[in-house]
Amino acid sequence: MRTYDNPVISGFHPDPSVCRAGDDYYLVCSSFEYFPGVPIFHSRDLVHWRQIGNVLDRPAQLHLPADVPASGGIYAPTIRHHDGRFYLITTNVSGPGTFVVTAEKPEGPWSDPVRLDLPGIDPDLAWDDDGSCWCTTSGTQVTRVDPLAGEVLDGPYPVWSGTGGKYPEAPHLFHIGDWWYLLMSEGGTERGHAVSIARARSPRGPFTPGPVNPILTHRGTDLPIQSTGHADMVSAPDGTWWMVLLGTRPRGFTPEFHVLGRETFLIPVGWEDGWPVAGPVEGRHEAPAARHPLPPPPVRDDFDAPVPAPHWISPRARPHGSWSLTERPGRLTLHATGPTLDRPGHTFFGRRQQHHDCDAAVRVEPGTARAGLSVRLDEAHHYDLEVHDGQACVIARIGPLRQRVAARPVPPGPLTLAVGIRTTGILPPTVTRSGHDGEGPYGADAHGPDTLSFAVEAAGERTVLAELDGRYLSTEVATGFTGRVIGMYVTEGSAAFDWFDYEGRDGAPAVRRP
Ligand code: 6LW
Repeated sequence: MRTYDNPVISGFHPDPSVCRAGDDYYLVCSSFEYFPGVPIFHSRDLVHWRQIGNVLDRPAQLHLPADVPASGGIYAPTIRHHDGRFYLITTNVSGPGTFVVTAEKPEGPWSDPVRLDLPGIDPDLAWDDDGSCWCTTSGTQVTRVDPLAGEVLDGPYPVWSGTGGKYPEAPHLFHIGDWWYLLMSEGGTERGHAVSIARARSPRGPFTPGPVNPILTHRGTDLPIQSTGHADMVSAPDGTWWMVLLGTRPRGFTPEFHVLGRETFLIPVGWEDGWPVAGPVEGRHEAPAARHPLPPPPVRDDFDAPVPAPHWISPRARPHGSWSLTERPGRLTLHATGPTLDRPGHTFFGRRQQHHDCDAAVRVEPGTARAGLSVRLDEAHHYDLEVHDGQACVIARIGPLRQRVAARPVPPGPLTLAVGIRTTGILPPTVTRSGHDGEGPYGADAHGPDTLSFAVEAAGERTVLAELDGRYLSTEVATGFTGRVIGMYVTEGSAAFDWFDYEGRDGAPAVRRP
């Protein structure tokens, strides 16, 4: 049996929405306060995905000023292919609200936004045979709209609020045969997350709930993948149906911590008596019929390309003049725009941490700048390895506290700054629930999901400066909808980065803290 491994898109890639055009699939995710926004992926088999761009890649499409809070900005998008054109609808909760962009080609360019004055979040688009377009939003409400003109034509009509779980959201409407199926999520995006289904003869209802709801939830289970919900569905050319959805992979001692944000998972969908059945979401499933593997992504970005690769993101904005790939060819030059990572408005180029165990490193020519490598969840939760004035130091910012935890002199000239992230070894649950002797999980060191080890390499010598507990860079501590991002920054002057390496090492032996 051919299999695939979940998640199919790891790291902070939540709220997946998927569509098919011929044999090609396209998938988009939420991006919150990061620019560019809405990463878009392509696949030929639903399993192997390559990022082909970002839907909102121009400031005219996405303006995220400094007062946009962490986890504000762009919420869940829906992507659809209709009448030869790609449609994407999403909500900027910190600005214009719900809007539509369209494109001839999924890699772009995508149009400027067309606003739709609708309540709620998580908008979906579906078309009737007569060309009517129905937008479904959280709640759940259905409205007839003209998505190209940005006109609300009819509604909103409340249709179905699920089975009673909190936050009925993530609706998607599917016209299959004579039925309109309403797939939605409820229970909140945390451990109680669930997916439910109802159907009607018309988009306006009345909707009848499925015989077994929720059709999918991992609440109250000890399955390693948790918080499963916010699902979308797509049919393959062979008639099979598939669901993409978000989930988390928490680790460590209770309440367990997830650090990669909400990730994208894939599961098969069966049909019983006209209703979809799905789940549970396992780490491994039988693969779809099509098979189109991709080469592994390169470890190194040596900044030789004229434009940044699409996985590079910056909190809120990437102002013109704050970065350059041409100023010193083969290097990414960053210019400070703000004095601290502790507040919005700084220069930062990062990528999502996509593996529990991974190594990242950067070669920097700091000159007189203050520059570094940071692992961040938001302005109040980040660990930084920083170089300035002949010193390398590690700074931990955790909530309202900021601490310089280590420092050492470094010679002038280029340096390598590195972070290694490893799962922390914890004692097995039988021991964790009974042991109180200061060893194991009740002791000081074994609670966290992982350990981040920061090292500097200069003149061929590598020194570990600090090893920090990863729980403080987890969603359970920081709160919010995003996940860890690892990146380069400059908060004073200008610095050139020669290359950036990122390598996943899942399955590496766990770190046992001393
Ligand atoms: C999103 C909502 C949700 O809009 O979380 O898990 C919100 N589901 O549907 C933010 O991602």
